[in-house]
Amino acid sequence: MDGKSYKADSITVLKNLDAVRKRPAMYIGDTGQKGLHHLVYEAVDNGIDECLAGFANHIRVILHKDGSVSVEDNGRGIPVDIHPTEKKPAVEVVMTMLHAGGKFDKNSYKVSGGLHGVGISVVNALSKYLDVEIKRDGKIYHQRYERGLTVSDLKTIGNTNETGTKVTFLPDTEIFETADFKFDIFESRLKELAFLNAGLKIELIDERDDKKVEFNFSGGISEFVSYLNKNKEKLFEKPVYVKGEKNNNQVEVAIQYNNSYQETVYSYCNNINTIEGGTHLIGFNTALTRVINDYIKNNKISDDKLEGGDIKEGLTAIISVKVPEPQFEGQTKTKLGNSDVKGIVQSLVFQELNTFFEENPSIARLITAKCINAAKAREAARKARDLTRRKSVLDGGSLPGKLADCQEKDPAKAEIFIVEGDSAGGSAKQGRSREFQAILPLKGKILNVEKARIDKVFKNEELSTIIAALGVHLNGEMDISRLRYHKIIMMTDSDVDGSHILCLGLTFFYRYMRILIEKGYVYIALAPLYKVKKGNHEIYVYNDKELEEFFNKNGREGYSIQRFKGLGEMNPEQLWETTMNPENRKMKQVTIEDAMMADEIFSTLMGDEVESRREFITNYAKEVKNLDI
Ligand code: 0RA
Repeated sequence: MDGKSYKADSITVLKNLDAVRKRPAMYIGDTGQKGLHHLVYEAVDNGIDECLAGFANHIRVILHKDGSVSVEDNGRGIPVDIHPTEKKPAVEVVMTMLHAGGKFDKNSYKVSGGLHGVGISVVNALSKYLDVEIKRDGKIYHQRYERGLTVSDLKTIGNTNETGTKVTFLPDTEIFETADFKFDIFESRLKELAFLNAGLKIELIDERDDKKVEFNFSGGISEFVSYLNKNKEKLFEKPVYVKGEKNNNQVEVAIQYNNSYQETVYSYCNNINTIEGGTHLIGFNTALTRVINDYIKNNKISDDKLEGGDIKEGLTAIISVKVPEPQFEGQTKTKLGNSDVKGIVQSLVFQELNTFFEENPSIARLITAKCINAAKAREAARKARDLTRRKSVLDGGSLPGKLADCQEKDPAKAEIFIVEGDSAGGSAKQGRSREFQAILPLKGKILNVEKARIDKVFKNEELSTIIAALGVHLNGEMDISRLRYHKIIMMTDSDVDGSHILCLGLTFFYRYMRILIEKGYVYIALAPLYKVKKGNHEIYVYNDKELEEFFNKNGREGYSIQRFKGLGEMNPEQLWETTMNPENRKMKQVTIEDAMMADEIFSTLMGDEVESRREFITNYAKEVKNLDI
């Protein structure tokens, strides 16, 4: 090697790594928690590529006590021979030169675009140190780098009859805002990867607190669908699985219906969740709609023509494609753009599903019946919506009779309390400040919107009363310009029943009026649990912790305790003083996370899982009670 070209070489490396270290976000998205975890995914992706090429079936991720992480695979091992033009071991070229990985790449499903696939050299550049250990040709090789620069020659450090690659690196705290790897974040992504790559064994070991999980799903995406449907009542037992390949594009689809009304469809390209969908998803939707419409027509089941929405009720599906040159588009680069993929997915799914329907007529009947039902409900919902709209106040209808409205007409200053039960409703009406506080007592239980379709929502008295009182319309994008109150306060007993009603209410807002939560308009009233009294001195206590603290401070001597079992046990003045008066009250503003949690009770824990639902609600009630606001 002549001196000149060697020098030029080093300068390129420095320039490259400098670019990565100067603008890390350009390569890994950000330098926060997400970017930090992305480093590991980048290394894992390399191992997965080796698996997809058929040379590895095992990946191990180890989180070490010192903050470093190892990613290990049992593939062929990164080549170590001297690179013909760079005159360095191939592994050193891969590790120190941007985008050098592709040159060696024999496997065609590399991920490009998006955030993945930037290459292991980026991980190296952003690590305080990186050790690579390669088992290959009977030997164990090792090389070390610091902040991307080579600090030791590639050396043989032992013999072995195994093959594989192990990289161990410590993310550079000069670059990253956080260095704390989260086990849970890795767990869910690695589990997803194991589902998406049938037969691949992935281990996650956390040496920091002796945790270990292992994923290996021989059933691949079929098992993924079964997992998503595990707490649901299935229309048929085994997911339908379709697999095919055309022009080097691999397609896999797994489908199962459950008896809910929700759609759970995830699409992937090259193991990346295409959140914004794309051509593979369009191909799938078109094929499924066509198969079902054809079946209905050919078997004279109905004259209805079903739409996309009708065939998706209760559908759980995974669509996974592996594409040689993926084009990722959209705002977050998670929309697949390759136009040929649409036709490939569509014709494969159409063909295979048609065959499945012909060979399994009883299942085909169940699916089509459910879809026809959905279409009828869609029509009923349209009619019910029109009716609610006509009844609603701004279209000349009247406010619900049960509503005790306030005088204030400016929504920004007006509040509505949605109160459980007539007796508490009565106290609230007497105790309120009628100037700006409206009361809407609910008699019955709120409908569980998970178990009901939108037409039932409009027919449900409690829910349609809420909709009418708020003055909003429920169709598609909600128009909140006519919303009558900017504080919507749920006031329920803090027992299991009350929490149940609260959860149902939040679920309803989350599903149908999410914007109200996003705007911060929804609140939970917190009523006191105890009144503690000594002579003329009395105070209200909102939770057990507070009570404990009070007694620790003041002693118990001479105090009497009254426990409020429900809102109804308080007289109007007490209710005003403790729970409604803006000066003293404690309210919890509902966040999207709260609502999601409530929603989850009724989606994932629905139906048969009564026990876990009960447990969740009791815990939730506890949590709300213990909030220190
Ligand atoms: C290119 C060629 C060969 C292996 C690899 C890349 C490889 C890269 C990584 C990164 C992490 N684990 C890996 N395992 C393998 C093999 C060339 C040959 O053996 O002929």
